[in-house]
Amino acid sequence: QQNRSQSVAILGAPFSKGQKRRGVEHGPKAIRDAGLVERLSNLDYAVHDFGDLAFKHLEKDEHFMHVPFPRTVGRANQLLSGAVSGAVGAGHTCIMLGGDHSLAIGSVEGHAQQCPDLCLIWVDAHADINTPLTSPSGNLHGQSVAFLLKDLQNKMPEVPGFSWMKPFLSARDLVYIGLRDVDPGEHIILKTLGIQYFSMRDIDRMGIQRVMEVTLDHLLARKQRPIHLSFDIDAFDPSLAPATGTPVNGGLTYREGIYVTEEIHNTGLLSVMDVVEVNPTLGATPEAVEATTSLAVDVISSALGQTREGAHIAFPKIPEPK
Ligand code: 4U7
Ligand code: MN
Ligand code: MN
Ligand code: MN
Repeated sequence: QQNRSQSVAILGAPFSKGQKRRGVEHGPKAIRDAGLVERLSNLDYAVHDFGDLAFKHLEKDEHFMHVPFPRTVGRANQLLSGAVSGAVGAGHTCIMLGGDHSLAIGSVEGHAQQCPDLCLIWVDAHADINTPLTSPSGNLHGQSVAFLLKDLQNKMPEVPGFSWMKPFLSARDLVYIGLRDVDPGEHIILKTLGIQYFSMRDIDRMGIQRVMEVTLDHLLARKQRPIHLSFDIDAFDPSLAPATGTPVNGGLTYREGIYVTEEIHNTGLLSVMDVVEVNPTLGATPEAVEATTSLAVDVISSALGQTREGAHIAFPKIPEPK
């Protein structure tokens, strides 16, 4: 398969106000320190590291209902949206390093400005589709998808900080993989909108190979279009990705996670990937943190074409002794 683009943009988004635990803002640095740029360069990409966005802390930002930091989160996403739009517009495949998962609002929105026909694959233990009226926690990282969906427009209150955007995504352009902690309000939304999702139970039943076949068929059979992959590291089992804010037992194995990204790479349609919720302050030991960050690097590399069977980029033919 051809790469859609031979240049990769890395965008750091050190932001944590979409939830209440600090530390996830150190995700971008931790993932870079785990060797991301070198790994991507070895895959033969021109890597453009755009550095980290500078998010403003807003002094006056009262709760909206029980939702904390609405304007701060809205503003951060507006800034991120512009950056993602710019990177995609410049022809890069874009890797957005979070930060918490509320950042997907701006990332997908910015991507959609350049690619209005994009589809979204959301790999996560959680559905992140609460509205402020269903959210048990109030946290915006559990509500990102609700801001994106046209189908939920009349169920969403006007949240301060988000007047810069309108929902644009159709429920049929979204597939979830890895769900195992879905709130009651989220479940009724998934069922009512008929959203395609594969819970961990579905993966147990069908196998990851069939899950990816149905996922890609659902999104791409009618037409080929750009893929936005939003990858929450907590989709992986906590034994593999312990350094994250809301771990849930019974997650993806290493091989299942890598298979997902390999299949997405093989479409040749990956356009933007978010890697979020890596919180290097939450590992019990330095080893636990290192496991999580190097897993993040593995999953990004695999989405960009690293294969387990090897590749012969540096060897057009077997070298002979002179
Ligand atoms: B993440 C939760 F209630 N559903 O809304 C919520 F269980 O980006 C968790 O997937 C959300 O890590 C997790 O707060 C958000 C909760
Ligand atoms: Mn999650
Ligand atoms: Mn998430
Ligand atoms: Mn989480």
